[in-house]
Amino acid sequence: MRFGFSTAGESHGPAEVALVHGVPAGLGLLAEDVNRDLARRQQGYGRGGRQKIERDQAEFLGGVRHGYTLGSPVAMLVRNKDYANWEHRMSPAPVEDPPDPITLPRPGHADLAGMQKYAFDDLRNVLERSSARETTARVAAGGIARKLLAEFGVEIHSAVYRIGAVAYPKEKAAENAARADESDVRCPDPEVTEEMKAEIDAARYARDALGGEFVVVARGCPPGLGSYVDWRDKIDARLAAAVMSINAIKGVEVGMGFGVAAHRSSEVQDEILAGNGHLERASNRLGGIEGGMTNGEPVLVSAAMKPISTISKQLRTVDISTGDETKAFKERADSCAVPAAAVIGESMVAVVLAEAFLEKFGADNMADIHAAHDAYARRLSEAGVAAR
Ligand code: EPS
Repeated sequence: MRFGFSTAGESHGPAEVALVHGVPAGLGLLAEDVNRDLARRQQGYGRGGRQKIERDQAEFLGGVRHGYTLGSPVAMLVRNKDYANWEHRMSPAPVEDPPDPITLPRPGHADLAGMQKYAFDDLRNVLERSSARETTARVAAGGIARKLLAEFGVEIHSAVYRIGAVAYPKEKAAENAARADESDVRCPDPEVTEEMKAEIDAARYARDALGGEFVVVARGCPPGLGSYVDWRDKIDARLAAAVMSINAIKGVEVGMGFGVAAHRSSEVQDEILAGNGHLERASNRLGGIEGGMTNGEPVLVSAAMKPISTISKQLRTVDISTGDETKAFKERADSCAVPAAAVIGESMVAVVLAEAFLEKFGADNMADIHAAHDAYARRLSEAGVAAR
């Protein structure tokens, strides 16, 4: 089966679950490989009270033995500690005195369309699953993809280059993304970090929330992941879909992205130069992807996140139980989750690249994949067309 994953779990239910299929046999995998990213996802200035409750840790339930994958699906469980406070409201079994339904949909959230689509009169049935808590399971799955890619020298980082009105150059953010973990907002510049934090404080003080932009950088990808042959195989299309699927993302760009439209061709393409025993590029404006395939340059995918829709400055809505105009309900929430979204972006990029990697080099066991990868590198090198 192709590499990929499904998730299950409600935000205040017992646990988040990831089922990762298509993982080759023989990949070294420990809980800490996954837990490192789970902890990074929980960080970021502007998070609400929930992250003080949770200490996300993955438990392997299947697919791993004595530290190595078996080729069978890898099942992971991350418990929601907050469930202890929600047992009655979120009990899988029927309860005698059910809680009052929530009937005031938040503009911008899945509440209204979700209730219309699934015939609910209690919005909690929608918001529990549409909550970004689900991204815990995505990051657990991404941890396996990263571990696989790391064996072949692929490293993935991310950086935030905008929070509200405070911006930092995207190119510099991409270049210095490996240092972003040092910043509370994942911006590699200490001064801009402080400005971004002040921007978040100001929004929170105004009972509002902020969005922003982040870039994910994948270095070390071999050329030829994805394909130009069929639209479904194009790696940029697959990356865009995966990153767009992250909660609250409203735009995805590759390389210069929308910026390409304002320039002449000679200002957009990346010229090919003869390096020493390999080919080099004069620039990386197209974000490491040409014709739906990686070209060996760093893959650069960036995204814009809208401000969180759960805000205490309540917006107008209609009470679906009465039809009367009123104000949307408010719950404890984050005031900015862009730094967390960047880590989730890394995970989604890792999953797509791992899937394409295994399409190219086989997927049964690590020894065969290494052999195919080495043979490809050798062929490119002998033909004088290896990437840097
Ligand atoms: C979320 C609301 C908040 C966030 C949550 C996403 O949770 P709660 O309603 O429990 O305060 O903290 O994100 C997470 C729990 C997480 O782990 O990322 C929402 O409505 O989307």
